[in-house]
Amino acid sequence: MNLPIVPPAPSGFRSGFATVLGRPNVGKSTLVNRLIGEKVAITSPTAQTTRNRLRGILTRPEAQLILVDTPGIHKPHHKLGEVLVHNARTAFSSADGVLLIVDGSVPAGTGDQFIADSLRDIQVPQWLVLNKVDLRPAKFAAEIRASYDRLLPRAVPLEVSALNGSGVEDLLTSVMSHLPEGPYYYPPDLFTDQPERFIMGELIREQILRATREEVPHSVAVIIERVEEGEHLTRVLATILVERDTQKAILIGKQGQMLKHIGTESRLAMQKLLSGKVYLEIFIKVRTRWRQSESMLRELGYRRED
Ligand SMILES: Nc1nc2c(ncn2[C@@H]2O[C@H](COP(=O)(O)OP(=O)(O)OP(=O)(O)O)[C@@H](O)[C@H]2O)c(=O)[nH]1
Ligand SMILES: [Mg+2]
Repeated sequence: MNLPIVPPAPSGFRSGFATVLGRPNVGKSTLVNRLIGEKVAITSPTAQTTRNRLRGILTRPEAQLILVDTPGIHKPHHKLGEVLVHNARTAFSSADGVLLIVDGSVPAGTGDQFIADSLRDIQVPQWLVLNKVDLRPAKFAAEIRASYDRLLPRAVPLEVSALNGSGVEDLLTSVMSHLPEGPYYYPPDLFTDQPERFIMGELIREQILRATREEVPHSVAVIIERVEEGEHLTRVLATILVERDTQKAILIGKQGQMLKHIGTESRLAMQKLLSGKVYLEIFIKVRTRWRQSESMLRELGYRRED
């Protein structure tokens, strides 16, 4: 007999989807990881780290919350950016709640206002999350807080630090208590909907984002070409795409040092993911202007979603 993967929900069980929105780099993915308690999304100091809608799933005895992390909303400069922003801006249409994340260490900006305006007419519960308050100078706290006062009038305002965890449990309790009654959408032990292959590619991209500067992080895509699972070892073959020869040279580094570093760190992260040994081989290819090519974007999984 096959046991059901998704158990029937007990009476009074709450469940639903909450979309996490905001400008690039405000800490959306760090917050999602903190709320879920697992690494759902890669994070980095470079803006536009997240390129896909990613679901993080948290199941407690009384509720199941699915947080939808999204790419940061910005003024796009190429087709990739257009797809990312489209996918973020349409991610809340069927959500049960919306969390607008802002950088609470600095006053509100026009980018925050632009996103808030698009949320004004939606009817689901909203939270205005002032993140990074650990970085906020105490003497400007009142002034910074006041700058967000009128941003999203119907939202519950909360202050958190996704980095050190302060305020995060209060936010979670508040969001969970607003969920409607509903079923388990996912098995209770699952924390993400992403396939392992996708996560492997993201782990490599994360190391590139952390090790490189300026245009390199934005010009990179990672393809996992092959995964061969052996008894004692998983072999992974990956390709890194860049747009220019100069970027390829940076990624290889002096005497291959950069590629070696990226390879080692990515392999260690993959071993943690798979709880086993990994042999990782990485190639770098130049594909001029891939971020402007509809067909390349589709191939890489950066498609418009509704
Ligand atoms: N000091 C501090 N840093 C934070 C906090 N939350 C996130 N960060 C840092 O801010 C940077 C951006 O974090 P991400 O979580 O990648 O930001 P994001 O909003 O998901 O960015 P995109 O995916 O590019 O839109 C990283 O360097 C994080 O470590 C916080 O509460 N305090
Ligand atoms: Mg992110």
